[in-house]
Amino acid sequence: TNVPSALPVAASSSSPVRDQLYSIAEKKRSILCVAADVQSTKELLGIADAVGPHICVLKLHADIIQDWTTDTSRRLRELADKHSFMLFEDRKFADIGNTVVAQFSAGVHRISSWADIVNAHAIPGPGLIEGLRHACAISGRMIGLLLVAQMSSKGNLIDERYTATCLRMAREAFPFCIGFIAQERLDPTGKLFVMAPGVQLDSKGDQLGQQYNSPQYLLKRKGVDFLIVGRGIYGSEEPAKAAQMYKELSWSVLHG
Ligand code: UP6
Repeated sequence: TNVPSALPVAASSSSPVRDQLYSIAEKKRSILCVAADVQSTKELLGIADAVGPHICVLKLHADIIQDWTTDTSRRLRELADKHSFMLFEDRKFADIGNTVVAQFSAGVHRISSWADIVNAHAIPGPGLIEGLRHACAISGRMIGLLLVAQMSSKGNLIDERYTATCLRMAREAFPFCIGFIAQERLDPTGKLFVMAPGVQLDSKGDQLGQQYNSPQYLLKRKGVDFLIVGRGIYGSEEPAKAAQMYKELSWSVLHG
């Protein structure tokens, strides 16, 4: 199938977060997001600095960092500015609006004070999105939301109807909501983009249900816009080299 890239429609977007992402992607020739799922500040900052030149987004799970402090987020932001990439907290919010407001802005992690992109499950309904949007406005920062519309894990409970509802909810929430975590293109116009996890060249999956596809399959056959690679990069001998390889391969699949 011939699925067009979302890059050409970047100019027609009216979301500053989306615009910034596409401008970084084009400048660095990278549609790569690295998932830095390590457990200490030192490792997290080390990975961020090493892969920084090759990525448009660094995705993290702040709640798996054992020694997280405000200094961790401050230094992460410095690296994001140094290398020009965006910070994506993969929190997958999934509660009522009132609770997600607190989870987003308070606690140890104070996500709304440093993240550029966050994500959420759609299952609680539009109140969750309203809550996040509200907390975002209070923070005074520009943050983009991705809805988890599909998952990469085996046996997940998401069906086509749920995914279609996510698409409707995301359209209504644009420009705060700028896209999806999913496994295929959902918005034919590409305005709402897709970041796809479950990407690795040397593995088909893990022991706990993760399923991997190749960059070629996801970009060419499924029409996704950005790739998320975790263990395939931070788990390799030389993360910087692996990131460069995934960056160049995925860019050439789209533009070569
Ligand atoms: N992730 C998935 N699948 C989803 C949604 N999110 O794997 O459907 C996240 C995981 C992890 C990363 O939480 O941070 O993407 C994938 O990492 P991996 O490449 O090491 O498997």
